[in-house]
Amino acid sequence: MSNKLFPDEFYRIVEDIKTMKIRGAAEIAIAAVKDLVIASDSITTNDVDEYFRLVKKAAKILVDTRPTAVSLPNGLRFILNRLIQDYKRGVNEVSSFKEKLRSYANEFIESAKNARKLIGMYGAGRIEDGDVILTHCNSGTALEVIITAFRQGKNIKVIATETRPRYQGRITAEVLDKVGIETTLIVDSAVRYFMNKVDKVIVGADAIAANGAVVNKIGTSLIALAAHESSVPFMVAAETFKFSPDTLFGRLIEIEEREYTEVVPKEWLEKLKYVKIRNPAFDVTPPEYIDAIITELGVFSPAVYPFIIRERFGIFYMELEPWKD
Ligand code: RI2
Repeated sequence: MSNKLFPDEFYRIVEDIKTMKIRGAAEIAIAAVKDLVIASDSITTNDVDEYFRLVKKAAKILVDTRPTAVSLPNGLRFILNRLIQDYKRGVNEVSSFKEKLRSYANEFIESAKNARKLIGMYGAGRIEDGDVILTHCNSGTALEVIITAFRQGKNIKVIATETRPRYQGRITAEVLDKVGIETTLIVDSAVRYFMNKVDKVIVGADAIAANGAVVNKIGTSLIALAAHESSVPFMVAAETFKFSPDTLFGRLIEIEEREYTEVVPKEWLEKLKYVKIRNPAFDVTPPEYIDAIITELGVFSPAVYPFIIRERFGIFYMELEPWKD
């Protein structure tokens, strides 16, 4: 008999997040939240404590898929913290918790979709007719800004980095091509060569720290340096659920390091004796190099960003690891 606690579909989504079949910080948060619903709906016990134990277990499996994009744990926190409040208020039926979990999940997904639209609108305000915009990797949120500006009738062009080792820049180029935006795909190391042709840089984020530093796809900080050198505005488009509450308590954001086989073929490395490969998926761009963080609450400098978040969400009172027993 299988010792799996949840349906195969649950584990398939977990695997798809790990292997990056489902990727992008917002997308993995939405997928994880939907997967928590699958797990919750499959639980057959009528015992509330046992139900909570299993839901937390499912959340923990999801949290462990990818360590850096804080959107994923934040999506699960959004749901679990509300359920814990309901429990404290005296809700005591598994069926009620299942229903509530479903409705909190929908609330999170809806608010994520709305946030992206608002970011598109606010960000587009920063783009002018004739701008050449450089973007890195494939950020749905950064693309929302670019595409909204284009649909407002602004004649813009994009330079997209290919984004080694997984070439997410190609996805960006494909999306822009469909929309009809003239796009030039370049190798990552050509960024500085082209910077004098760029009016603005717009990237996404996987996590934003309490000091306003942005964690995004590896290479982002080098692009920020090159932009800074040429006085090109560097902007980050990110929903507020990419803020890392852990960083308020002194914890650092873990940088995911992925398999070396994403960089070189196994057979190539096996022939070499003294060579190793490192493959960090993200890097940290310090706040000094960031001109604006575009969120659904407005456009802020990295210096005020954490205050806005705290004022809006009262994040100090949030349980950081609600999936713990
Ligand atoms: P949206 C991606 O990470 C990229 O780093 C991208 O900039 C970021 O998530 C935000 O993406 P990965 O999943 O949420 O490719 O804006 O490692 O789509």
